[in-house]
Parts: sequence; C-alpha cells; structure tokens
Amino acid sequence: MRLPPVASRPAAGYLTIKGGAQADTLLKAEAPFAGRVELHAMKSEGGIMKMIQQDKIDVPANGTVTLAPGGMHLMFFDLKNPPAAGAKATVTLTFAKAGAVSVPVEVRAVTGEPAAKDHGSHH
Ligand SMILES: [Cu+2]
Repeated sequence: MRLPPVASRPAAGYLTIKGGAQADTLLKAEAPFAGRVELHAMKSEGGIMKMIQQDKIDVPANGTVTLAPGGMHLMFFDLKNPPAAGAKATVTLTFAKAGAVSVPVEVRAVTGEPAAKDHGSHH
C-alpha cells in the first residue's frame, strides 16, 4: 500500500492474487482505516492514463492476477487514522467462492516517482 502525498488523498494498494484450482472473483475489498475501498483499473485514453472503477476482478483457475502501479489496484478512500509508513495493516478481500480473506499489507510512503503523482491527481 502506498500512502498519498497529501493526507486527504486516497491511497493505492497493490498485490498479487494467486488463483486456486477453481476460478474465483474478487468482489470487494475493505480496510479498517478506509471509509471505502474501490477496485480500479488503468486505461490509456489519448495518451492519458485514466482510472476506471471495476465491479470485480476475475481470478482464473491456477492463474495469477497482479495489481501493480500502472495497472489494476486498490484505492483506499476516506482514510481515517491511516497507518504510518513502515507499519503493517490488514486489508480484507472478499471473493465469490473463497469468501473473506484477510491479507497483511506493508505501508510505504510515496517515493515521488511520476506514476504516484499522476495517480493522485486523478482524484
Ligand atoms: Cu485508483
């Protein structure tokens, strides 16, 4: 998870989801420190990267879905007492078949690279 450059901005989260024997679908994500968590994808439109909210993220059987900068990610809105950089936080992912899965996330400060700045400016 990457903290926003400004506290009032949403934070972004990245992770890798490994599919099991059956295909599954990520339906939602929740975190105790965020009022709402959205599933986002990035799409290039006329050379500008735009974030598009997704209803779900499909995880193919035995496949891997990577949420990474420049692609799909979690977006944490309305941060309340956001965890500090270096801290550990927990995010709960709800899948259609696997149900709720809690995953530990590492909290990092923004590195100042252009991708992170562009990201925040879309909100
Ligand atoms: Cu986003």
